[in-house]
Amino acid sequence: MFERTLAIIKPDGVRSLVIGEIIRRYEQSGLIPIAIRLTQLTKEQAKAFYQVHCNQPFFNDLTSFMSSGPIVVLALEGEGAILRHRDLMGATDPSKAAEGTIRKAFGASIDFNVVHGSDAPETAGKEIEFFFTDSDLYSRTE
Ligand code: IDP
Ligand code: MG
Repeated sequence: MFERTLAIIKPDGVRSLVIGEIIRRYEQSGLIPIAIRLTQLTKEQAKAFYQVHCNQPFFNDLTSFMSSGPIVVLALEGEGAILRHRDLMGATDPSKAAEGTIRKAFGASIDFNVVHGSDAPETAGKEIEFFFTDSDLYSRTE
């Protein structure tokens, strides 16, 4: 299925200068960027974005980290984009992520795991809308 997904290069990825390397991996695996922005979330915005995790013990640390510096947000498009992007990212805990994945290559720990990716079509739609309006999205199929 042709899909869209939201990717975020988290503050640790931006700080360690691997934006280009990560976007190269997206492009080489057929996940085509249709919108890109460098931005910084406020703590309130990070809490809204990660609302689903609001009862988790890591919620405060996660939202502080996500608002601690600039991030790069991308909408990616491609065949099976949501799962393919999750495969490319690797497991949430970098120490458990497969060889060759982004989190294995650049993630320091489960708290600092470099990238975010949508996990299902409904969340992908909502997460893309969180950052982009329709006119920001430059689909190749339109
Ligand atoms: P995902 O990013 O692989 O989809 P989620 O379970 O949706 O993982 O969790 C969102 C983010 O919250 C993770 O990327 C990670 O940064 C953080 N997180 C998840 N589980 C833990 C944990 O057990 N301890 C600390 N941080 C966690
Ligand atoms: Mg998730």
